Amino acid sequence: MTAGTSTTARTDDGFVEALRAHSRRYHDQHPFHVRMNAGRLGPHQLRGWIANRFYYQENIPRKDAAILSNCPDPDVRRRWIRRIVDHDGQQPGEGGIEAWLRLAEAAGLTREEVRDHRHLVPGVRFAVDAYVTFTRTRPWVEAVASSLTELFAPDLMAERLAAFERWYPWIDAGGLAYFRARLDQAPRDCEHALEVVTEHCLTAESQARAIDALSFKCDVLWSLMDAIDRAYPG
Ligand code: AHQ
Repeated sequence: MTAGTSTTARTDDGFVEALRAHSRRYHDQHPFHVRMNAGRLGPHQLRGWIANRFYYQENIPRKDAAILSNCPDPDVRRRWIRRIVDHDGQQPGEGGIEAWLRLAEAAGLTREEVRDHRHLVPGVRFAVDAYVTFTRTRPWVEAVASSLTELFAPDLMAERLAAFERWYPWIDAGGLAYFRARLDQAPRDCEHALEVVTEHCLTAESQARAIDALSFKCDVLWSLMDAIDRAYPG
């Protein structure tokens, strides 16, 4: 139970407000991302972030497939499956994972050195694996709730795009396609995840567990950034 929760369910607005309150712990405020958006990262640090974040990106479809496998509702599955196609594409050479590899190439990394995880630091691996395990083992609505960090992401993507264009012109603009795609995909995904969570979390207990799931995910993203920050110090 989240400390201090009442024994009666919140109204929808109160519940969503409690979810949104976690934006204070969202990784857009992590010092590494703050330095990134201020143009204070060098090529080595940016490449380290890109190579390590690839492990997060390539695991997103696997965590979404875990949610699909635990979800009994075909209406939810029909919409949730779009996330997998967004990342895997409909055929080789398409999708978000491919776009991230193009970001890597634009930053001077090879596809091979990103895909073989030679730059992957332990803390990133453990944070991502904890997220995938969470979505495989927790009730599917809690796993859906953990994706709601993207409630806070639209501004993050727009800010990041502007920062890369302004401060890192040595990264070809074509490499930023992934971030552009998220500008539309993230709000669409969030809207659906919020619908699912508000429709299913009708008791104080289920709402507290959804809020805890979002809190856990904030910790996943924050500790992932701590590991990158430590491996690629300013
Ligand atoms: O590129 C990101 C993405 O596809 C997703 C899916 C979603 C989820 O289901 O957990 N979260 C997420 C995120 C992506 N990018 C992160 C970033 O900072 O680039 C933000 C991250 C998130 O907010 O969880």
